[in-house]
Amino acid sequence: MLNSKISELLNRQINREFYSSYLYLDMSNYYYDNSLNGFGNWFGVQTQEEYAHAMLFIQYMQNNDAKIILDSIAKPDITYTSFKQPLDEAYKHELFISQSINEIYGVAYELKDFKTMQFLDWFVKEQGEEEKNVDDLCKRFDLFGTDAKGLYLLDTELASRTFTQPSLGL
Ligand code: OFO
Repeated sequence: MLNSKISELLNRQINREFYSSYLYLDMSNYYYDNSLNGFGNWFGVQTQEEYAHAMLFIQYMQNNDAKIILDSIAKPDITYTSFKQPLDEAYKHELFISQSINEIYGVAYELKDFKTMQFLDWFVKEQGEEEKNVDDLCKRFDLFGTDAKGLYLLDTELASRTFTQPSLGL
């Protein structure tokens, strides 16, 4: 059984992970629409990862007999005006999600809910990696993506990214 405040925050996080998946799907579609299929693929993998994260939160709640409440998922509502913009928005979004995970961690810490802290450890690490990945991509876009040949090569590289199902041994 989980503390009700923790349950509430975990439910909120489920919604945020599904929204992340939806947001990145919108970004993926934007790139496919513009024939940047490598960027489309990169965000497509991101979409799958976020969906998997939501399912991990669901599994943790199921394992701890907590009530799962699925809320509506907001519509991604950004109109992109440059190829760089989704990358900047993705970076901002990852910072927001890191803060969201840290908030749950902070409450779990106050409540001495060591089990939830241990579960969240993986996400804290994952967020660090995701922030760095998107930040690197932003920087590499600034270096190479503003010239047609560089953009083509970057797009070709991003086409090789594949999805790996995360396993936390829950
Ligand atoms: Fe769910 O991993 Fe970042 O946002």
